[in-house]
Amino acid sequence: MEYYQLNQANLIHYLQSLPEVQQKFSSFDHVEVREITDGNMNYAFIVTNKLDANQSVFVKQAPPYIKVLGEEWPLTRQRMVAEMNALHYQSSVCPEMVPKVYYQSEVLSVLIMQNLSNHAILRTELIQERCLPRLAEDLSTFLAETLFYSSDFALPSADKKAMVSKSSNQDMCKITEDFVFTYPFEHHEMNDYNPALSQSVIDSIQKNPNVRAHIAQMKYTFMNKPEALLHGDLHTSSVMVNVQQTFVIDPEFSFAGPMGFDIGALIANLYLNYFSHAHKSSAGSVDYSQWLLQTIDDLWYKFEGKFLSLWLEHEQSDQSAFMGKDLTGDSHQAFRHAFLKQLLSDTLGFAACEMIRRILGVAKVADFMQFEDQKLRATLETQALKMATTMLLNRQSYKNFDFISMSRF
Ligand code: SR1
Ligand code: MG
Repeated sequence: MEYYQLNQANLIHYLQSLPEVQQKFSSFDHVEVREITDGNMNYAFIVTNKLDANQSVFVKQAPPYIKVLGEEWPLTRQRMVAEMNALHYQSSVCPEMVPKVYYQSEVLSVLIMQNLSNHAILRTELIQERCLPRLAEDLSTFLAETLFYSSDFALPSADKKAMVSKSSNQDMCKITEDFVFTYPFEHHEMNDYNPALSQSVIDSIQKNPNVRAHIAQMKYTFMNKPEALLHGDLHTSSVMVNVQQTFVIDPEFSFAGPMGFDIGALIANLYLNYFSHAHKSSAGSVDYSQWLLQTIDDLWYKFEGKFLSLWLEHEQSDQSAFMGKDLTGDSHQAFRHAFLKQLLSDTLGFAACEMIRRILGVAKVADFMQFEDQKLRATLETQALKMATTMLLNRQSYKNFDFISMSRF
């Protein structure tokens, strides 16, 4: 079979031919297809039996090009293989937070999955100021478990190296290298600036050798630190939520990279959302902004605690794990402390890159784009850019996320 594009007209016929999908539907006579394509990369559909809403699947197809940029930006099918590999791994360590896969096809670059019909995209919920009491708890669990269990602290050396080679995802890594770490910082034709954003603010990043050097350090770290199997694009539209449950979706950028890249992406998008509320004066928005800051704080704090517990448990079960025997009793602790300090620094550096690229680069976020008033948007963008730059330049000196609550940007 050759690749062809699925659409409203041919999708039901395709699904009917798959035994794994036939099992999900008592009949296809009243099946409805809804295209929900959004985002930059893929086509997406929800298929539901109108007579029984529980009979429903989510279908995702990755075209052989970057959907948002068009066919002149070709991509191989490797990204769907990377996504399948990542979903398989993530559901092995954190099954309650990863949607179930019913069927996959490499030829058509298709995944047919659990339809999370009772969940909404996290970014949309945050824009609507919905409080999500489980968010920090669940996302810190996902990060700690997926990052720890694919690291050298959990895997035998040969297995870790096999994981790194198996998870190569070079097309998608190149997109990140270009669209996250390069174009937004060099006044590239792909960039998309708010016309109301002052040139001096843009220049304070693009024409600042110190900032450029720090961004280049983060890009180098991204390309040369295969610490764990990452989600690879963990922004707030890659998370689906309701008040009881959190799911992480869409790991098509997955590869073996620096742990701080996943944590930083999430935190950056929470901060961007924070700036979209913090200027409002209503009591509800003030409370919501505070909740967001507290959530970011909790996310790091809980992640650190859970990652350390997994590490300690592992060391107790295997006294010579990673470092070898601890002859003084303090060496493991000294290394754990140094490792987490560096991880916080990487997290802050990557969060800064993500915040800046969402403002100067082509891939925008609805948190800011919802504002039709370009001047207001520019004010918020300027605040976020200042905070990101401060965070980037001082990332080695922070011990936690308190600095943002203390500062005014
Ligand atoms: C050209 S668009 C690129 C971005 O879209 C994806 O969602 C990733 O975030 C990527 O950086
Ligand atoms: Mg995506």
